[in-house]
Amino acid sequence: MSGWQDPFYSITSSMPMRDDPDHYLTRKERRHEKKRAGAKDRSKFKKTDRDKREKKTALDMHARLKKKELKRGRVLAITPEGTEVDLEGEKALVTLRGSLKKEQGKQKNLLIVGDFVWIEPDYAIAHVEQRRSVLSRRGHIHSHRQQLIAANIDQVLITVSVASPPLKPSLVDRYIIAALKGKMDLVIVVNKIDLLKEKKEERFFFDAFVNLYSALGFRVLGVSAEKNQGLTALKKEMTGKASVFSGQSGVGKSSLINAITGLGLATKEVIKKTQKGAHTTAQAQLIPLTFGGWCIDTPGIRSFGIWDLERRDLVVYFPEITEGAKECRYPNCTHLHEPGCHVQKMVESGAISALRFASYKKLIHEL
Ligand SMILES: Nc1nc2c(ncn2[C@@H]2O[C@H](COP(=O)(O)OP(=O)(O)OP(=O)(O)O)[C@@H](O)[C@H]2O)c(=O)[nH]1
Ligand SMILES: [Mg+2]
Ligand SMILES: [Zn+2]
Repeated sequence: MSGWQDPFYSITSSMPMRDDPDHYLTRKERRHEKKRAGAKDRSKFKKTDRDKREKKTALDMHARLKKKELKRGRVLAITPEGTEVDLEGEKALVTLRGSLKKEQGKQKNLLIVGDFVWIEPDYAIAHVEQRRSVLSRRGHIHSHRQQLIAANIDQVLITVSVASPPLKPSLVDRYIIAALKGKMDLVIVVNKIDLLKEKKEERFFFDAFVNLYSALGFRVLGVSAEKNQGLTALKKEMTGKASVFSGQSGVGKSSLINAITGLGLATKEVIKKTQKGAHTTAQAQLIPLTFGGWCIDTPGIRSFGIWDLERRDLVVYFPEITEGAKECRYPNCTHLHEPGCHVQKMVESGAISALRFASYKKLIHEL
């Protein structure tokens, strides 16, 4: 034997597997990765202890919930006055107390819209249920922080408009990645189709957009909150589910919710000069739907950074690029400048959409 060799190393080095993300690391990077993985393992032990403790409290709480000492509610909004909760169809203002309050000081995202909470008879929150999905983004001011938008959501209604503000596929791609990363389904809702009548160029772009994203396997709905178009289909998608309307300011998220529910949420015209929204909705809020389900209105945000996305994972969210990359000359091709890049050829021939490729490039430069 020629000295000791890490068996895993020899396996991976003799079997080039493109799916193994570590395969293309240098020796030094590999060592670094190992160290990092080790550190992760140790923190896992501590985490197990904590999990055990949390499990016990959860079991105690569960007994109290069963005996109806506690009531189960859902966070509608977080306001300066307190947390608004839906309690068996009634709106209630609840508070945080004791250990949970201390926790909140440390942990900014202890409670978010959509959380399921268990409430004491005196309207204090006793327990926050574990989330089954979260929509989050990278913090705008503190980019190293994860900012949570909503919890326990089934689907993201990625809302855009055909014009004012103009349709931006690269933003749609960001929301798609955020939805998939957060374990949520998604529907792309293109609002303001009533404006297409007078706008030839936008009409052409809208058709191309619908064809492209439908071909990629996404559900795309053209709607108009103003002219009541396509709303039956949208309502059908929303029925019985918890959906969050996400998208730029001014695309008409609140207008769509108003048109569907008959509510009177505040809406405001887009700024003429910039074609941007006026940032009308200030806070996320959960709305119970009379036809079954929930929806969340969110404030439009200026930029949407994706939380915890690594450069080498990006391509996973672009299946057409992953597929094309199989024919690239270099297995670790980034498709930006390498010779013999098959993906670039496919973009040139139109087999991969130039729009999607542009947002891939934009994201890779950001990461
Ligand atoms: N032409 C047209 N205008 C619409 C439509 N839907 C909404 N608008 C207008 O677009 C503007 C912005 O609508 P909002 O509902 O406030 O947009 P929002 O997405 O909630 O914006 P933020 O709360 O700032 O994130 C309003 O002036 C609406 O009247 C539509 O289907 N067609
Ligand atoms: Mg709004
Ligand atoms: Zn390539």
